[in-house]
Amino acid sequence: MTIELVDVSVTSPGRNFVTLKITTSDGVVGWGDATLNGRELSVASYLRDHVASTLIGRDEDRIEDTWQYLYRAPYWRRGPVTMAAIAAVDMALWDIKAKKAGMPLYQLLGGASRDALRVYVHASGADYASLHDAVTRYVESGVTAVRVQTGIPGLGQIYGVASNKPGAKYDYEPAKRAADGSSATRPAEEEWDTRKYLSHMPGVFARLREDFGTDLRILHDGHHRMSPIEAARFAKDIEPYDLFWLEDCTPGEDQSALRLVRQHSTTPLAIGEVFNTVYDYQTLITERLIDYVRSAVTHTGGITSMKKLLDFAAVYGIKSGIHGPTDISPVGMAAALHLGLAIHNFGIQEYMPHSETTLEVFQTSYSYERGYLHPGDAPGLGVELDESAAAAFEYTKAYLPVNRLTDGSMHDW
Ligand code: CS2
Ligand code: MG
Repeated sequence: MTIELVDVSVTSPGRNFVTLKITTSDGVVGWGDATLNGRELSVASYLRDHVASTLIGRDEDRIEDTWQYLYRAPYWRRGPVTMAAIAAVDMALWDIKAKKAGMPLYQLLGGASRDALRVYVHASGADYASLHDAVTRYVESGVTAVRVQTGIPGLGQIYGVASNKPGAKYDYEPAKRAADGSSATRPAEEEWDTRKYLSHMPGVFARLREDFGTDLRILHDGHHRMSPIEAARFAKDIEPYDLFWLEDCTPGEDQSALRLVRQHSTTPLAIGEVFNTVYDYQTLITERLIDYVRSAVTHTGGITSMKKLLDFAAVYGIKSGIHGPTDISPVGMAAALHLGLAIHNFGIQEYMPHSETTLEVFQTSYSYERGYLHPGDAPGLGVELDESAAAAFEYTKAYLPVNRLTDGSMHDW
């Protein structure tokens, strides 16, 4: 049997998603997530204009060879667009292989190493009172780990703080369309002041520990904004509050910067959602500068390369913390769950529930119950795209915000 059809769906049920569909000569369909938030059309074009024709006629079972072919064929290496495109092909081929075998994908990856995947959810609030309410709601629902993000006095809308508008039912969605819901033409601009942040946040964690005790696992996302020495100071200041992890404490391109943070603190560190190959982690892993690998399967070349990355991390005692916001589609989430169920060095799984609108288009088999997810036992990834439903949601361009410091200079968002 061979690959016969390769189609790319760009749809916007609540937010934008890019999904690859591969159909074999005997009609088996595999799905892959190719969503790159804010640059969706670049990946859709990479797949449609440069990859699709090269797949036709290939043996769909030769997953490793296809991965190596797609990684080497363009000559130009790595990058978020290339690796998201390769990821989508890889996920679809694993979906097909598991469907043909009549088993859920995790069985092909070595079977279950645990009963289910512990998740962390996003609790946020513009002020402490609303953050406290959000954490209380989650704790009462059985959640054991929460990521906390909160407003900073003196600053406006900042990363990670969900709208407090009445009826705002879902977590924070950073990519913004135009105010009238049409395609945006440029990013929104947010304001940032690291000193205000460094002064405010330790007190928030202190209050959370007073209010919720020591058992609750607390995570926090620094979202790339601190300099290495600021990150070192912050990680040291929050050490008494025993975070599960401090994420993206400083921009990760300079992997050696984490040495400075490690010298000053034992606060566990997570990094990598903007990384796309194992080479982005090589120093971080071999020098044990991080404790959790944050990449999404969708952004790191797929299941084939993500499994290799996590096996490499396991040698150094580093665990998974796979990226799972709503801008990873249900197909990409399912890939994370199958992988997370099978590997030994699973850490925790990020979980932002997709909206009902999104789930009208993606039929999922994974399930959530009181702080844990399971991929389900449907053959393959267990997610199918309803193409007619998807066609009703036209792509609408949305940009992630940019950040400026109070003096107007550009900063990391
Ligand atoms: C965040 C993401 O989930 C996280 O840890 O960093 O929500 C990130 O801001 C978005 O994925 C960007 O599209
Ligand atoms: Mg993050």
